[in-house]
Amino acid sequence: SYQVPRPQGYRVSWHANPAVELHHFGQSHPMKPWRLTLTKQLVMAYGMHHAMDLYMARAATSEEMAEFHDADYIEFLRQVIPGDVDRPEQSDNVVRFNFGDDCPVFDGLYNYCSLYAGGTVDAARKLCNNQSEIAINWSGGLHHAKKSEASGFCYVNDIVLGTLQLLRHHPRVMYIDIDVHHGDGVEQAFWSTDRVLTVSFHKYDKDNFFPGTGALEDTGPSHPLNPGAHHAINVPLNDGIDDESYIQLYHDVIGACVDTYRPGAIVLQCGADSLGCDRLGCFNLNVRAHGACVAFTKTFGLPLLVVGGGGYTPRNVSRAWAHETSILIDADQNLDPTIPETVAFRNHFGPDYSLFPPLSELRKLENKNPRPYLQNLVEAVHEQLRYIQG
Ligand code: TV1
Ligand code: CA
Ligand code: ZN
Repeated sequence: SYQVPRPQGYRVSWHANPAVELHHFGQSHPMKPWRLTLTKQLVMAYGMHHAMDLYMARAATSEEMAEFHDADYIEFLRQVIPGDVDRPEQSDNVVRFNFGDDCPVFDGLYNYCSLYAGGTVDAARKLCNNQSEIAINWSGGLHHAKKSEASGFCYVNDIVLGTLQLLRHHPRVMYIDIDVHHGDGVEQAFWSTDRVLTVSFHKYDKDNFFPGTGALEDTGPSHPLNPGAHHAINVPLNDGIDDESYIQLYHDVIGACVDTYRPGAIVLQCGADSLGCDRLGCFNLNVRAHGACVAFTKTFGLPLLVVGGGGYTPRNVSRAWAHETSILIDADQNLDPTIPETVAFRNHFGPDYSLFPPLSELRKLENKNPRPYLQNLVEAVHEQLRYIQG
């Protein structure tokens, strides 16, 4: 039978389980796992699945999740059902583990969590076994989950679990987070080690934007005996950052971090809520600029674990992640910018049917990140890097 020729380049593996897509957080909840269906439809309509090794993600075991999380918390996650929210004997735990509006108890919650976590753990293991150079799990990237607490739509921190796998093989791992929210759960998990350098770009407004952490000065507990001191890099931004400023900033910050820290592998969280027109976000990035960050990260030629994250305007999330998949398989030059006639749910991409709609024009936000503000951020990162050894 005819074999689609594989382009030369990196071996890319895709880790997914379609069961993840079927879960619902509830009526008006902004997190829609259905965006993963839309992403997959785009990837397949463009034929990109022929250029990757496809793996059906298995569920992470409770033991695997307990490598980071408290066993008690995972056990609660395993057995809680929607009705428990109103049962007095369970309501203490519902409060203790921070379930509520952001993190509801929905049908199949444990299944959902163990599947997205399994995808990221599998992806990390493929990289460690040299069976893949770039491993993708768009259903992962749930960066707010804590050791024994759900937070911000995240229950199990798949990024921490994947990074722990990478640390078995690599002395140093760098974590990069381009979600519009601060990657607080990952930062906190590696607070006290110098073996992970975390870098998050995010909207920062202590009182008015979730989670309210990630100020420039927050670089890890600075106790002299803490090896993790200075190993959290935060890039706090204001509304409306545009393509040019963001790409420049990303190059300056990430280029300097990789040069200094010399990681053995990179974990990249590609939260698509940093795009313009996102339902929860406030940046002004277009699909190409978001993708340019992924492309730049790939140029280091290091084992790369790519995960999703936020993204609340599903048509744009799927555009970005499909485009980024094409970058990772070196096929972005070949993509027709008009979305193929054959794609399922094509109506969602109208009226333009473009992979690159002008998001920055559709909802114009003033860029409240003047050049001197950004220059100061880069300068501060350079200063912080003086404390860091590769
Ligand atoms: C149910 C129904 C929940 C409608 C939550 C927006 C909703 C939000 C909802 C929402 C919403 C947040 C807070 C307030 C904490 C709360 C995946 C007590 C229209 C990675 C998580 C954002 C982002 C949480 C996750 C945030 C990620 N914003 N409608 N909730 N305080 N929570 O502000 O980083 O993208 O908004
Ligand atoms: Ca971020
Ligand atoms: Zn987010």
